[in-house]
Amino acid sequence: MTIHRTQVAIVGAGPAGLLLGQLLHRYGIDNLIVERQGADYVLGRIRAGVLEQTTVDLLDEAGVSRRLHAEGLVHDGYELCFGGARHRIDLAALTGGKHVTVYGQTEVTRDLMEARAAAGLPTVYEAKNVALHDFDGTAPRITYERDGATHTVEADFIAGCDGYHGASRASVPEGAIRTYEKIYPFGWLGILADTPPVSHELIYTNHDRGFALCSMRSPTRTRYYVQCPLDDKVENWSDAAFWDELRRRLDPATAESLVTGPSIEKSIAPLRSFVAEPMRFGRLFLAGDAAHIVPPTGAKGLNLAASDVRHLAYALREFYGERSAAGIDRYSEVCLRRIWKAERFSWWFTSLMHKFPDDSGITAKLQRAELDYLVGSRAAATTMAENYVGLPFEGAAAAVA
Ligand code: FAS
Ligand code: PHB
Repeated sequence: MTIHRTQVAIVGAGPAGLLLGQLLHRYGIDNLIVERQGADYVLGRIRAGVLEQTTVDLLDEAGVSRRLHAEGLVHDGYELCFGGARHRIDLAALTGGKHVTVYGQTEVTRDLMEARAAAGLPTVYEAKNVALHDFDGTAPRITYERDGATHTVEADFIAGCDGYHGASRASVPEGAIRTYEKIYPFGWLGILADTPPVSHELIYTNHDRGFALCSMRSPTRTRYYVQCPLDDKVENWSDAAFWDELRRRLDPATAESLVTGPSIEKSIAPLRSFVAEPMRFGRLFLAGDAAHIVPPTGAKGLNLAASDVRHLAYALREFYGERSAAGIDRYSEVCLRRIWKAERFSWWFTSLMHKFPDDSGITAKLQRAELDYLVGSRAAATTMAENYVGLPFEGAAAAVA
């Protein structure tokens, strides 16, 4: 049995936990991360690909953005493909010059892991049976098992950054938390391949066979998705079957120019909207997917995790630096206002672009009317663009920044 003592114990070494740990370290606040999986497993998960500017700014502040600026792809727009034609949404023109950066979550995680190792910060990987204790008091603890022994982490605060299936939210007494959830009747089948992108920008497709997305990780590595049934299995999809289905959902010229190749990774992700309220329970703070999930259509998941972390890191810096609890007392309220706006945008974009089952056909007609309106109205396109690039921060975090 070993006992570690730290100021902030972080559960989960995904992007939220690692980014929080890096920011706290830069603020001189001790922290320790406990992660259920091994580092290679965490790096092996292929997930998000688009970073909002506020996320890039935070990675700059964390001192981990050198490779991001060297290898990330700045995108000033994307295209909507429907009715056999592509229509560009000019993000920069519609938002006064804002853009997004395409840089895989895997690379963000790798950059954060390397920075943490270089700083010699403690991360316990392959920690089993992680449990949270006494976070309703002033001496919260985490216990975990490793190497045949039970270990304890004593801290002032616990940050629950352990994702949707983690132990942190599950540790909150049922009566103290309320959850909201919407499960979509389809999933995303994603493929990663070392092929050149079919276009230099992302293409979101609404097609009567279902949604498709043409994304990328670099000029030589692509990420594509097609909507698939909720009960579909990745074993049902050969690479050839995936490429054929993707071609069917693209306009003819784009389908013709698609370069295919063997998959490096292929997986199916379910889509859900989920929010847990509140996000603070005494000395326990939930951040990232531990508190909320968005359907990936709007590319908000990773970016919301970063904005939670920003609020929490600034609040803890204020607590330790100025002995003020103002930031931590407002954490949940400030985060949730931004989270619900991102939930709405992600739900709206998902509802607009996907094929919904059991329908008289009216949904497709309403979707087409909205798409025609979107590409024909600067006001409508502006609304879409300002949500896609990321809404501005509010409150203490913005005031401090
Ligand atoms: P994460 O889930 O990334 O990290 C949580 C960490 O906690 C994991 O390493 C996990 O192993 C660990 N953990 C879990 N339980 C634990 C326990 N009991 N004890 C200790 N550690 C524990 N977002 C996009 O923007 N675009 C996308 O295309 C996209 N695709 C996605 C596909 C999938 C399959 C999933 C699940 C999510 C996807 N997301 C996407 C959202 C994703 O990027 C998340 O928003 C992002 O990973 C959030 O980061 P974290 O909050 O750190 O949670
Ligand atoms: C991705 O590249 O994984 C990606 C990009 C944009 C999205 C969702 C996923 O909206």
